[in-house]
Amino acid sequence: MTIGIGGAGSKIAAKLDSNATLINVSETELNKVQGGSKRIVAQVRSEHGQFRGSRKNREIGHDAYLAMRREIQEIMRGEKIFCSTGGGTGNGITSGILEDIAKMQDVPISDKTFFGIILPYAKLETSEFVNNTIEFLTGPLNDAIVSGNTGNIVLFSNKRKFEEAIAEDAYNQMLVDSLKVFLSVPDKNDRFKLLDGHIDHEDFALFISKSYFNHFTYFEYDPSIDFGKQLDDNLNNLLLPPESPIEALFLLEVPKNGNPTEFYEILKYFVSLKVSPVYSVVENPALKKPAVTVSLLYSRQPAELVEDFNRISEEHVQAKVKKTIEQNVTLPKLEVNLEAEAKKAAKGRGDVNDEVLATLKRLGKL
Ligand SMILES: Nc1nc2c(ncn2[C@@H]2O[C@H](COP(=O)(O)OP(=O)(O)OP(=O)(O)O)[C@@H](O)[C@H]2O)c(=O)[nH]1
Ligand SMILES: [Mg+2]
Repeated sequence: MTIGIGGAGSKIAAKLDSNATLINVSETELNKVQGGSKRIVAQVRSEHGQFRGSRKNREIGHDAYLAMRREIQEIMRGEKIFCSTGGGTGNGITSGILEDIAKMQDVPISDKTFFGIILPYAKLETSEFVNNTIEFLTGPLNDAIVSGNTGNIVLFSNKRKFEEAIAEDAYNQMLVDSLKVFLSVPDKNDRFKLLDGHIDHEDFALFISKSYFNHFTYFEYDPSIDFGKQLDDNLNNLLLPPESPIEALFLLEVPKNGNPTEFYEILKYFVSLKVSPVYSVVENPALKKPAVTVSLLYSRQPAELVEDFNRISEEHVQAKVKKTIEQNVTLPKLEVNLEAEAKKAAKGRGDVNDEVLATLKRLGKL
């Protein structure tokens, strides 16, 4: 089962899983989401919360979590939780969940929770979204990862959505489709003829139960080109870029009668990084060229994570500086216009000796 928390989390979870449980403090927002099967309205003390959500206040989301803590803890074991970090509801409720996860002891593999987190695009979104995100990344998310009690964490970014002006629903579909490619790895092992290696459901469950960030991607594989280069060129731009991997997984799909030994090059690449990946090679008759699904598990210190996130914020500052420069550059033009306008006005009044111009000059305007 999938759990979606807050606006973005609910919309994405409902698209991924028609049985998703959707949680929001705003009943109005909850009712607008298409799909999903169960809806939980989280109770908040503030009288307007039920209609207006947490209004970017993560404390309100956090309070709501405390009131429904037991219910959430029961449903989240071994599941996937989706939320954004910008608003108050998804961020606040998920912060509460992560704080409790950090305090747990010996969480079994099958109980680990996978988190899909949607980060704002700092360049075009409000500073409240950015500040909430930094609090979330450096606080509850970091503590939960350090405890080793979470499953994989996928950091989705809204960068492309804003840069390419993609409609929200279409972008959510892109995020879900991309995640589905990764999640289909064990099913493809079941469905297609196996040529080498093996990733069964248990192997996959173990992989996604690890407390690391997961960057997954999918691309056509050309065995004549260095794998590392192809990977760099085909990173998933719906996610934050990865760091050097600690662990990895790949599935190579080759066309019918394709070469089943091409995967050795991919293995060699990972061995050069001192990573021994979980892998498998299958025959997919629908393909014309080989294709590879890769997942990299990496770790980040909270400061580095915020730095990654701030790289986008820096562009924000640069954009602001550029705007200021542009405004300054237009100033001399404004002065010229002002003189021309003043002359025109004076002429229009038949005032050739022009008191208006003299006054403006005295005031230093011309
Ligand atoms: N990709 C994507 N991002 C979204 C969507 N809806 C909101 N966001 C982003 O999520 C952040 C805002 O969080 P929401 O999920 O709307 O907020 P919330 O958790 O409901 O919290 P409040 O509304 O403040 O109570 C911003 O960065 C938005 O750009 C969506 O459907 N898809
Ligand atoms: Mg909301």
